[in-house]
Amino acid sequence: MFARTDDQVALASAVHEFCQATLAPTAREDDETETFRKDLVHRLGEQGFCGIATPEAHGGLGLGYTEYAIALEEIARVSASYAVTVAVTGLPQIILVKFGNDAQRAQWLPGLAAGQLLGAFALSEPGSGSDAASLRTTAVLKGDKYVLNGTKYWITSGGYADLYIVMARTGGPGADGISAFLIPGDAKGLSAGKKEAKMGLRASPTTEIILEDVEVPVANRLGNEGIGFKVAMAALDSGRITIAAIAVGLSRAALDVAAEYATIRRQFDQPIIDFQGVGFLLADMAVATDASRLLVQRAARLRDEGAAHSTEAAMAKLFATDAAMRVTTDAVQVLGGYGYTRDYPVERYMRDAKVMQIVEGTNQVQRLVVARSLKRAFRK
Ligand code: COS
Repeated sequence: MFARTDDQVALASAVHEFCQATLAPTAREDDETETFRKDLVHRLGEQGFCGIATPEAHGGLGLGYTEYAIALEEIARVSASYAVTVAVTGLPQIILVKFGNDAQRAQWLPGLAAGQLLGAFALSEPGSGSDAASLRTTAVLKGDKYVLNGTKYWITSGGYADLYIVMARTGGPGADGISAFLIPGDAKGLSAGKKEAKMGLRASPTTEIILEDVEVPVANRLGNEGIGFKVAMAALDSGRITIAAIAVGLSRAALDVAAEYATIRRQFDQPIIDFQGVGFLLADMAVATDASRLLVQRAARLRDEGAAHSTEAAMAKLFATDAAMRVTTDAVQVLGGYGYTRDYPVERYMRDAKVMQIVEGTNQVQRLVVARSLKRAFRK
């Protein structure tokens, strides 16, 4: 479990080199100007990085979540914005593989896996975040079509996506009344609303998505009516592993910059890493980064083995993202005044890390998932 295979080492270095060449040159500028470059996603896709865990039969690389996590860590070391874009375009793929029928898979998976098409996941709403089962977007069956109305919030790649997986209410209140739909980005009545002005992940657009009498054929429903909440939760079990992997990438990037800086920077006639106050800080950052990666690997491996992994994914997401917030904040501290400027990337890592504690379920929700599993285990 601890040592990477030769293929995994090769994958990590291939992704790293590619991202250094393609994403690194504009990472700082794109953060400052809030620029998203869809062509960069196409280029990541050409390498297979947008469909790492999607079966080869559907156009992906057919590797496991272990490899997917390794790749996302490497992308996030260079640009968390593009790592999140890749992870989110992966969500519809996970859903289609598990819940789609042959026609739905054939229509969407090859393009998504190749990075030619961009996917998005639309669950949250203005009044429905952690309490996802309270969503209010409706899908009403009229003849052989569903008509969708509602507003979705915090949609990564909103306005750019070619496919949105939209959770909407087809039945009564609660989780059982929700169904999942495939909505093409060019569907009449679908529009991107306000683009959020964010603290971090500024090269990844986040918008509201407005659905006004959007009509889709019944064939665009995923599975039966009423399974939408389970579709979303199952996707999030996987998505939380990807967010955790991105957090590991941010921690590692921050640690690398801080450790190098502390080794070169001299004060009082010695490298500042030789002061215990700095050296021990860096040591704790290294431990937190490695512990995060181990939790990610465990969750990914369970998923690859087809075992239950909801709790382990929640643990990995919780620990790795809290760790990334701490590690990136401490990296700014190690660099002192320099760390607070945009001349160094650590302030960007810190801003990017913050949202990892929020997306794909806040870390309070992850604790809820873990606490519920403890309750299940010890219930008499
Ligand atoms: N996989 C499959 N099914 C799941 C599941 C999972 N991981 N988690 C729950 N379910 C099922 C339950 O088994 C239950 O089905 P049954 O009634 O048939 O048993 C149903 O879904 C409802 O589950 P539950 O009662 O646990 O739902 P809650 O309303 O209590 O919500 C939380 C549970 C809080 C965990 C959920 O709403 C959640 O994850 N919220 C955060 C949402 C989120 O991550 N948003 C981010 C969007 S992307 S940025």
